[in-house]
Amino acid sequence: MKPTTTLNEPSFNPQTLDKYATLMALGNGYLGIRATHEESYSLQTRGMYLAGLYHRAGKRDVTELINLPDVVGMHIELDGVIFTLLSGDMMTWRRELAFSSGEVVRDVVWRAPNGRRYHIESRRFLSAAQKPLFAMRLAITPLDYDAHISLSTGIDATQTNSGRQHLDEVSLRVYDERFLQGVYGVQESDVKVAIGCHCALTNAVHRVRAVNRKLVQHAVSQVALGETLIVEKICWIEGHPDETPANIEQTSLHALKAAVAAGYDALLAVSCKALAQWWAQCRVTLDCDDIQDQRALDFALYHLHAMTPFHDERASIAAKGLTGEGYKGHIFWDTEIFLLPFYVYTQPEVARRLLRYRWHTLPGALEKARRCGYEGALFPWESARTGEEETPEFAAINIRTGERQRVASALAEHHLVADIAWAVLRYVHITADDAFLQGEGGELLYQTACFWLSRTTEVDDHLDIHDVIGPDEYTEHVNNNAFTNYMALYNVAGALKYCPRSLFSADFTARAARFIARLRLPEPDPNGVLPQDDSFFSKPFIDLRRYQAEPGKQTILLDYSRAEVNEMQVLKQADAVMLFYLQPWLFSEAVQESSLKWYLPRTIHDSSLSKTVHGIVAARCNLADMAYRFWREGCQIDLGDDPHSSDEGLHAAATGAIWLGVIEGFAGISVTDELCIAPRLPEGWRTLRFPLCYKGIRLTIALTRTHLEMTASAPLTFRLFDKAVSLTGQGRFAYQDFI
Ligand code: IFM
Repeated sequence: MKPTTTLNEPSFNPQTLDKYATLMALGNGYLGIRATHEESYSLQTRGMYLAGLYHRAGKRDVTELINLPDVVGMHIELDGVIFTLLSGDMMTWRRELAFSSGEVVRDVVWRAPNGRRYHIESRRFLSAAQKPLFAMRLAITPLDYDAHISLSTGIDATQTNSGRQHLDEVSLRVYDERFLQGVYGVQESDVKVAIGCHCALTNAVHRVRAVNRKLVQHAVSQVALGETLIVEKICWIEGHPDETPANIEQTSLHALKAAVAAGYDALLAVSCKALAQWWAQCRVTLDCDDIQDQRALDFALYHLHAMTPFHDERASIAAKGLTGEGYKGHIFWDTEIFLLPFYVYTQPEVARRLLRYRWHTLPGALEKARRCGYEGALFPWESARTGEEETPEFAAINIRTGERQRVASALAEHHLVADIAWAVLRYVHITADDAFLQGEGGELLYQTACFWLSRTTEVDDHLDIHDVIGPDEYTEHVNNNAFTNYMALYNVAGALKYCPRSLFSADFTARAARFIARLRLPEPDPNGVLPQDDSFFSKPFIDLRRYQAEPGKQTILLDYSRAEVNEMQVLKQADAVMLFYLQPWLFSEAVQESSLKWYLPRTIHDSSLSKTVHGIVAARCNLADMAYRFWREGCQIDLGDDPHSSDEGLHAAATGAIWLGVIEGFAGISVTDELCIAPRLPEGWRTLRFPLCYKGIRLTIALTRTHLEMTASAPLTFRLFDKAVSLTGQGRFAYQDFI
């Protein structure tokens, strides 16, 4: 079930270099490599990241995912002319990422300014089987005359995170004249990264030198007209964020030598085989009118594989995956809410590891709560390896006044605590993994619940939650945010119901019961609209249409200060809609629909997390056109035309949301006490097929506009629309019999 779709870069465009470097980035969960070109362009940002490898460069900085020395760059001269697509003519162009193989191919015929033409094809992949392995292959064919070709490449440690250097050179070596190795130490630590590479060229003369943090191999070759120079560069990039093995230099050199002996084609075949297993476990296939829908799904799943650190449960998925420096490689609620459900339903063991990441960081969360005067666990709004708060204290600087704007999220965006608890409960409900609940899951639930018990303010016999920021970050420091309060309630009630009693402090049960009975819970108004918080309804409405025309760009902040935005009915994303998505059982469909519609003119969708969630809620309210429109717009967050949408990295959560929109929106999958299916395929979708895992049972589901076909690895009872169905093996059901 491998994908046949590809992602194509329509043309060479200096303005979209960084966008496509992100969209076509390679990744295997261990490493991520931006798809920059071999030759240099001042407008392209190179990047290679190792999951979980962070460092703080200066006292005023925060920890960031280290941008490693570059191995992609190649300086190529063809008959004395530097190869660059900014000069000469490009006579043909093709650049594509094949989702099935994870290989990026560029194929150009270039006419140099001196009129000589060359066919240059380059390929590269990061191995899905051997995680530290990266391979490149270039084929250069002179088309008019014999050619003199020179090429320089190696390991370039002048690479930084936007100017901040995190690594010291520890050793630079060349073995057997061809195997280059640079060992780099993370500053102020014993952690080392070993980067080895070998570059083979047919019939070439080589020289190697080390200068100014670059270890470079220089080769020259004479190539006859019509013959092809083949360049194979194989790299082994190895690092261990916690402890470097004593003999990493030797073991990684040995691994590099073995890879070089195997060669590009054989290494790619092994990688493809491993990647095929991924696609078999999770690919969603569509028979529909518009191939873009299938492409968006394949794109999303390709990147989910690329960004997930399957090998290391002390790392998690960063907001930009492993594709760029945006948000400094930090981990947000995005992982639990937008990415984890994909794994819960397809590869629950990976979901468990992602939750264990939070469990490993519990000491940091307990400490943050204590420091802030609370009990339990207050997880950092932005997290890295240790669980300490990593949110930068200040954001943008006002260069006229020199003043910096404080980032309030770390101080008040506390819903994250309940989001983690929600993810634990979701995992447990869908997998029935009781052992997790008895151990790490129970501990997470309990400590998060304890936080909420201490986060309340007593007002008129009620418990309020004051001074928070909900997911809608345009509204800061409000009281009784509906999203936060209902999520906190779910958290505490979940702990009371599911946690092992042995964890409870003496008074936990009584305090939790009081919290549940007294917590102030915003109620829908007479028009069925759920207030976002205590003050939202009293703020003035403004016409947002011009800002809505450019979602994601935060153009409203060009006209109003943040403080002004805070005092108006202006939403980045609607908290009520987000709440309906996560806890649809709380409110009637009528309340969800009227609230959704009421908030729409007040919502700009400046958050990449917004649209697909609106689409899912719209689908559940049977607003089919709106649902599909939102889903399509959600797919465009990275894939759309905006040339700079993804310069700093992919919107990782938006890829998870593409999958969620299909599975929870259009297929109508939900799990409360049992698995429920309520399909509502968009017009133009004839068949939707996908695998699903529910309580250890492997399902394959095929939906048409009228029927469900399902196979199950064990007997199963589920609900189709309003009625219960028992399935053993395989079955086909007409919707009309179940509505
Ligand atoms: O977690 C999100 C947040 O909700 C909105 N700003 C971007 C963050 C990272 O994606």
